[in-house]
Amino acid sequence: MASINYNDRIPNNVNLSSDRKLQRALERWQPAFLDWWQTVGPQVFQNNDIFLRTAISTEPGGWAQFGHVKMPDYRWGIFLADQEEDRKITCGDDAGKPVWQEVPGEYRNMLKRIIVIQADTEPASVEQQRWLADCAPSLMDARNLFQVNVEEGRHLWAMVYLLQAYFGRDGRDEADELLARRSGDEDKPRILDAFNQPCTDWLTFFCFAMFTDRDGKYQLGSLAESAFDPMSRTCRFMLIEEAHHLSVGELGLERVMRRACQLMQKDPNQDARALGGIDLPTIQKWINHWFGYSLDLFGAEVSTNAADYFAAGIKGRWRETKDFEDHNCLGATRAVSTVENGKLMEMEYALRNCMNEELRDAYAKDCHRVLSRWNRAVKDEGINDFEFRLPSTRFFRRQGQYANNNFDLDGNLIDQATYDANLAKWLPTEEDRVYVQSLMKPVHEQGKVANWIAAPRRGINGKPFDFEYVRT
Ligand code: BYC
Ligand code: FE
Ligand code: FE
Repeated sequence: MASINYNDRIPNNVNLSSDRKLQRALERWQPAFLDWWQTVGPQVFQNNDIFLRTAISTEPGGWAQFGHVKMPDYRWGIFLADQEEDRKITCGDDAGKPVWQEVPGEYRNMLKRIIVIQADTEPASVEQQRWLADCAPSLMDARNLFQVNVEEGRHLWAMVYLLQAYFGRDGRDEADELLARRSGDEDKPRILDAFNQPCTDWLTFFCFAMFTDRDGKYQLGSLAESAFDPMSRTCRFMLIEEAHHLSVGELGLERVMRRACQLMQKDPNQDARALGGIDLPTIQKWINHWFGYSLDLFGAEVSTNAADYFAAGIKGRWRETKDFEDHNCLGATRAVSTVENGKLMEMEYALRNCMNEELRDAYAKDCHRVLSRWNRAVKDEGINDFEFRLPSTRFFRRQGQYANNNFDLDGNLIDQATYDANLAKWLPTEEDRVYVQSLMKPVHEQGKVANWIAAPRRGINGKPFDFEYVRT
């Protein structure tokens, strides 16, 4: 079951050849996908050999194989984690009952909406990043970017499989729409905000992989708890791939930080910019921006949608099965800071309505863990008077109940004038962006790295940094 059939035109472990109608539908979608990839996928090194991993089994150990491949020849396929015997619904009104192998009529629209939103983010991110390799700080970084891109492409396949296999004609139409929307397009934008933002510099890319892909980790984790078993199995496998995306972001940012520290110590005024680096306060501003944008992706703090998903068993909390005892939550409440009559106060809400907030909390905690690692790296480089910090989850929000007010980095309610007066200190200014963009010059020579970022400490799959990750 776990091994993947690579003889089919679409590699899969779902026995696709036994369902002719589905196979034909997916084979019709495949050329459209490839056409999309060529048009708005990676535009640099498009037909070069890249050292990439490809999924060859869904076993946790040894699931991937590394080798040089041209991206358009990547074997995108449909891989679900193995079916668990007797799996039970993990949360909501029907917790403990058997999971669904088909879509129940009453939940069809809900499920379709979630799958479409999840699916939409995958191609969106590839579109956002399509020119980045043009200014890659090293060939290994370009390779990491492409690895993320091909896997986001595969995540699109994962969701399109669900749409085409379980949602009939509607599902096929949605699959076509997924290739028609475009990140940042005025008429046909991608669904969620963060996926319409430009990504033209690597500081943004690393922040995106660190913070926005991490929303992916938490959303997929909550969908892995789903009563709709095929979705749960799909998400469980996607999570294995996701770990690499997060490490690209985390380690990428750490390298920019280390380099800044090194340059500070070489400059008489401790000014990393004077020596062509990205100074620590500028990195902090990018973090503030992308943490905020990514927090928005969890939806409103108090949400009837979220309550409905949880009640239906469609979305659970992070590690719902493992970390919680009460999987029903009816009657339970939790406090959420809310602005009432111009004051910020704690208000109690039904816990089921706060499931977005529960997931956001788990996410923020994970981000804090990484922050501590970065701060250790900064100290390790000999800088003792700077610490990175994460802003309050109320800062710089454009979705949810904090979107209509202004908050400072600590989450205090402030007036517009105070906010405006501090903006340039808290978030990237036009000048910061111009500066960071000015550093984005390609380093496409094997074993070389741009001046503004430290070389990675480790290569990929045991290879050294100066390995031929991209054959130029
Ligand atoms: N931007 O009741 P609410 C990934 C809309 S990332 C724009 O709070 P709910 C990846 C919302 O749609 C993971 N609109 O909604 C990462 C709703 O609109 P309608 C992606 C937003 O449903 C990197 C209205 O506001 N997966 O995989 O409780 C690279 C009211 O909102 C936004 C998922 O998100 C926003 N940020 O929560 C590649 C999982 N936020 O319908 C890949 C599936 C909210 O009233 N999605 N709105 O017009 C969901 O579970 C939920 O739909 C959401 C929103 C968490 C997104
Ligand atoms: Fe993804
Ligand atoms: Fe990802």
